[in-house]
Amino acid sequence: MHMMLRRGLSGTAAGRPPTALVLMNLGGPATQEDVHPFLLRLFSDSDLIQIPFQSMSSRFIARRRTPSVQGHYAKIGGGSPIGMWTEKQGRAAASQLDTLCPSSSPHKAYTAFRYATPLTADMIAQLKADGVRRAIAFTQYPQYSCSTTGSSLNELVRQLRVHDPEGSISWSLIDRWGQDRLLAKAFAQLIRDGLERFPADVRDSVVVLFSAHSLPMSVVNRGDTYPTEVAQTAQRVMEELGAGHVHRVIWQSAVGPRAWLGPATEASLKGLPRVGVRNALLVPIAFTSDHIETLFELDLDYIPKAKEWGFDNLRRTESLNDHPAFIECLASLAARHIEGTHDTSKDFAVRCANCTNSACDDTRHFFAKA
Ligand code: GF9
Ligand code: FES
Repeated sequence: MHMMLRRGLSGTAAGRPPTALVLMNLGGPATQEDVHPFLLRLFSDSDLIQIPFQSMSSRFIARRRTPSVQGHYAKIGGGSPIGMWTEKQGRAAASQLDTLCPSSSPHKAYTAFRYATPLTADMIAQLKADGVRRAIAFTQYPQYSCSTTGSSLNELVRQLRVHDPEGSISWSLIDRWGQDRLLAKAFAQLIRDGLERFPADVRDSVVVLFSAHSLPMSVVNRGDTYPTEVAQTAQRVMEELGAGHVHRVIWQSAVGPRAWLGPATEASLKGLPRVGVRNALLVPIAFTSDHIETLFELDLDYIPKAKEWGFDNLRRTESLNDHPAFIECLASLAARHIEGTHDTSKDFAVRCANCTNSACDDTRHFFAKA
């Protein structure tokens, strides 16, 4: 990748194709009509879920779940804001990157969602239309999981085989950044702002509750690093905060009858007041933007029940969204990646000990020779 970059220097800034910063995420339905196709893609994702007769079962499950999911989105303003936030974050980060890394400028941000538009294939079409030769796949999940970033990357490699078979674009990868210092600083700022909104006399006793999306235990037991990585982010943030609050990591949004990683956020919120915790601040630690799991589950389902569960004060921090400290984090991560010597993290090369998915192997090979 670095050879490619240096060669790029020969072009003039004006005529040179952009270096692509491809922000990858799960995505969300922007409108009510987008809910069904979104769910259908989710349940059809065999890197995420393996169900018998998947193409038929996924249709059945998606259709069955659409009305209730549409209802949830109706309550948060009709659709997911993730497309809007991703575009804002990308534009702002790319513009800072032009200053940080003039040799690879101009930088242009693109969005690739796993289950919503713009899909991976849409993104590749845009890259080709812009004549992009060098692209950075930048996962927007700070902590790596094979069910999130892994699925997005497997899809990227599959789609590139179809839509860029000649390999005209040189790819490198930012696959995890949960231990980044600027990320911890950005979260610490949100937490300080959140703590300000508690009565001064209880502020020091506020317990910081890092709430992350849960994982099926089958994924945890396969060897997924996400639970550890989430705990590491929480640790970094607490060090950055340096104020001596108690913290816990809790797991939200489990669905269905199978076993999921706990303790669950809801069970924790019901239980903590009974062991004397009266003031707590929820921090969504695994998503960088507002999304259904914070806006609906935390804000509209759990927080309104706080008094009934025994809290004096239960609040949540803002999401990172377009916070200047977060934009600085994104731009700095991309700049260090461009100036560095690694095409992926070292961790990326080591698959889950119990992985049986050949797509995961294909994806590692793709990035190893990029
Ligand atoms: C996840 C973040 C972290 C059943 C279909 C609903 C399965 C799943 C996840 C993990 C999302 C965001 C993790 C399944 C099967 N998973 N969700 N894994 N999701 N739902 O394997 Cl930041
Ligand atoms: Fe983790 Fe394949 S499931 S590497």
